[in-house]
Amino acid sequence: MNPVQIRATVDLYPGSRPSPGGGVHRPEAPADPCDNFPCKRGKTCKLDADKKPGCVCQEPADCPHSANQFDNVCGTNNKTYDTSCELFATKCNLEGTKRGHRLHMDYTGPCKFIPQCVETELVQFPLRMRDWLKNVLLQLFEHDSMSPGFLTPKQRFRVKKIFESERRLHAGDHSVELLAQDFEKNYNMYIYPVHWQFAQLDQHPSDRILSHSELAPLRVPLVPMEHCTSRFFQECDADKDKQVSFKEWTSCFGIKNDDMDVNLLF
Ligand SMILES: [Ca+2]
Repeated sequence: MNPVQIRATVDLYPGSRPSPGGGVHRPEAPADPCDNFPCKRGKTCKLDADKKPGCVCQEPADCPHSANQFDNVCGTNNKTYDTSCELFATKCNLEGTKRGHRLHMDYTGPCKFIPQCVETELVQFPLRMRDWLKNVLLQLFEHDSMSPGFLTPKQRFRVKKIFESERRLHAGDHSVELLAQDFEKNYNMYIYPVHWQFAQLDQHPSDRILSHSELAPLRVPLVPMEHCTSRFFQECDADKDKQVSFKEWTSCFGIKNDDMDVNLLF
């Protein structure tokens, strides 16, 4: 897994409504109250009888067509949608139904065959993921050393300790045995990266609970590459409330209860 792939998925939910008039300001035309009126994905702004703007479900057929396969998304119903706009418009039109409630974006790209994740693979998943999180941070640290701005000073201080450790396992394709051994030996090095990823995701709102949509920026690009992703996050949700709490997250990644520290969520 390459951190660049993750960082390249920032704009998963581009605004569904094209800006009218291409941004050209014509003084004689009265301003459209729908201009810059924000609607959540799947909805679009429409004027009501009193000419007041409001959000209504977008018609899936009105979504702009995909430019190429990269715009396709696979829904949790294993159906390929032309664009994320089409998926969220469909979901909106199903609001209040079980089908609509269950429909989420599973991953980007057309639906493909994802092999079942077996128990032995599921155990290996957090090993690779922890190692990968640590490497993402180390890479950000190196970028930050050349042109500051990739990490905050607080983050930099934390990652510096990992970076300077001579015992650290260098990035590479390591065997599961080696990763497991390293986690045991250098456990402390993995505490911050696990906290960091949680804090990155927990922002809408920042309530120490990850909703399905908060997890999406991590899950969505990962599912097609790591076939245990969906099962891992399902099982992370130990109390099955469809959300991953801070405690569930840290224990999924093998962080001991005593090392859970809300002061590390930055
Ligand atoms: Ca949250």
